[in-house]
Amino acid sequence: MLHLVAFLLHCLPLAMGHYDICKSWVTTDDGPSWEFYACQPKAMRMKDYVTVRVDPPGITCGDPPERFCTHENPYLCSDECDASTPDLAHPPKLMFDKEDEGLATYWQSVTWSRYPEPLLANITLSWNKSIELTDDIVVTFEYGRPTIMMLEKSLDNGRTWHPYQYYADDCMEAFGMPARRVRDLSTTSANRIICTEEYSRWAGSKKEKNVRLEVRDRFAIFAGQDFRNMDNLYTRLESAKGLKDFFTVTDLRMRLLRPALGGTYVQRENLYKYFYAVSNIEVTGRCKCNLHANLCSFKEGTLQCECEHNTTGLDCGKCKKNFRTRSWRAGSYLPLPNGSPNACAAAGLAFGTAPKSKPGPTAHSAGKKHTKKPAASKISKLIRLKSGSGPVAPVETFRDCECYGHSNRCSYIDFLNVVTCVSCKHNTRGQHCQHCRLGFYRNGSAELDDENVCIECNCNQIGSLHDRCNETGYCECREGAAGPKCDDCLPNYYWRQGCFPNVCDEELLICQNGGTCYQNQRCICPAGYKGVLCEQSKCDSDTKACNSASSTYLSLTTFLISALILQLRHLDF
Ligand SMILES: *[C@@H]1O[C@H](CO)[C@@H](O)[C@H](O)[C@H]1NC(C)=O
Ligand SMILES: *[C@@H]1O[C@H](CO)[C@@H](O)[C@H](O)[C@H]1NC(C)=O
Ligand SMILES: *[C@@H]1O[C@H](CO)[C@@H](O)[C@H](O)[C@H]1NC(C)=O
Ligand SMILES: *[C@@H]1O[C@H](CO)[C@@H](O)[C@H](O)[C@H]1NC(C)=O
Ligand SMILES: *[C@@H]1O[C@H](CO)[C@@H](O)[C@H](O)[C@H]1NC(C)=O
Ligand SMILES: [Ca+2]
Repeated sequence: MLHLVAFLLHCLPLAMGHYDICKSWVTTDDGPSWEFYACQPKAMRMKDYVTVRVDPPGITCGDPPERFCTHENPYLCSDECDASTPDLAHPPKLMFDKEDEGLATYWQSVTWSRYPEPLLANITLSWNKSIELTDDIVVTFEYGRPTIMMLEKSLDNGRTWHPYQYYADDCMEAFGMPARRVRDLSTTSANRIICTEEYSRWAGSKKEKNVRLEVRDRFAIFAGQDFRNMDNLYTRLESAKGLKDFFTVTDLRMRLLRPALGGTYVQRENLYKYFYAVSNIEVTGRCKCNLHANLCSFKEGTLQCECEHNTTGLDCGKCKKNFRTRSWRAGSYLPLPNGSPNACAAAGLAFGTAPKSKPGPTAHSAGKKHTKKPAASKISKLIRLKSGSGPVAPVETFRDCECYGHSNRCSYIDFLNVVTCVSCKHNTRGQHCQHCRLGFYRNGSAELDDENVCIECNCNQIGSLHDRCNETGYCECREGAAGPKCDDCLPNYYWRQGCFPNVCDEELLICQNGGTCYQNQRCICPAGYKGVLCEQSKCDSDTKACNSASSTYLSLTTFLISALILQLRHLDF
């Protein structure tokens, strides 16, 4: 087994010779100097660096001890799972251990004693690092493969999850999807999410144990079955949208949805033979270092790229301090065979000329209107011209395209003789993406090239005049509103879809004649009194009402009417 794995690792398509050095010391006619290349780490057995989590709690068998049997031997239920006895325990770590030849060690779930309630289990693998798959994911099941499961992946350390592949003995029934095979995908559908029936049908539990995510078959769509045309694969990985990301993950999750059934229906009288048992999860891949490193090391429990090309970060995803003259770019597999390093450059080195008009130190929110507007409209015209003319020409990349990493594209505006960034991301704007978009403000603790540099103002829609804010995130409030986001009221105002001046309170606007102040909105007057502060006796103005025996009825009516008027007043807003 180990030999096989070593052998596989050796002839993995993407592990071959290519892109394995980042720089070399070369001597030319002008003397010796460094030459730089796109580079990537070797493929590794990623199960050695993973952390695993099995859900729900209590799904692992053995606590309390439990008997089980197999589909082959359904009436001999003498096997036992006991978490407190090492020889009989089946903890999650046995999915990642090194096995002696012939002796499978495996994680095992509880049996399906709660049938017909589904037997569900999640196995979540996390690396805390983006990795690029270079070979099939192979999950080995002892005692039969699940009849329904799915594989999910995350690209952001488990914050969001996306389906990766669906598996069922009947895809239509389980997921409402037609069954597909990766071998039948084409160059345009190489990153399609499919449901496959190849790994879920009953074939005897000792015969077919593996469930795969077919990475090699997807590579073969471009490189050919014998992987002879690797150039084509590298070219496609660089140019086809979403293709590289398809093979990139930070986490994987197997959702086991229905166990092996032994090729028939569930037999209620013997539920001891239904469970999941996984002996191995092989994940082969390399650290994603954006083609800026050929080494990846395991430090403090986390994989980290050893970044070259003056880049830094877990994935070499940004330029080192003092090397931010140009915006960061990933290295590229192209042009073949050595690719482009796209190294970060220090100020004053390499790309001499700074743009003529330097970004001013002025506030982002004020004072720009007159000078910037004409330029901005010219820019958009230019872009429209470019994108309108036939096949969309990529906006050229200029050598002094300085966008603090918020864009990789610049445009040259002829008559202004200015190079300006195009499509600034991360809510930035400006010639160098150095300002925040309206409705955002500068994050004081983030550097200009940080993705989090602009924070949304988040002004309360009702309390504020508009959705812009000043440099410290303060919004401009309507009358009576207060607080950084204008979601509070000033003293002597009350909130009711906006701030309104108090009608009554405990200090100055006190309800008279025993009236009580209701939520600062109105006085509730005792019978016989009226007015905003119950200051008027009804007898003063309306003797009839005063003398009437049913004055309480009337005062109730007036109260309802005044409440109605109060409501109507608010509807004006
Ligand atoms: C498995 O994970 C999914 C999300 O990916 C979640 O919706 C589901 O409840 C989990 N199932 C169990 C048994 O924890
Ligand atoms: C993930 O990696 C980051 C960066 O190295 C580290 O700070 C963090 O502690 C790691 N988290 C876990 C859960 O290992
Ligand atoms: C990185 O910076 C150093 C100077 O600190 C320089 O010698 C080296 O050539 C740079 N590397 C690249 C790839 O630009
Ligand atoms: C400000 O930037 C820092 C550094 O990147 C980041 O940790 C923090 O979350 C940002 N603050 C907000 C409110 O986004
Ligand atoms: C932003 O507005 C708040 C409230 O008006 C004020 O206290 C703060 O000084 C302002 N900050 C700046 C940088 O103008
Ligand atoms: Ca094992």
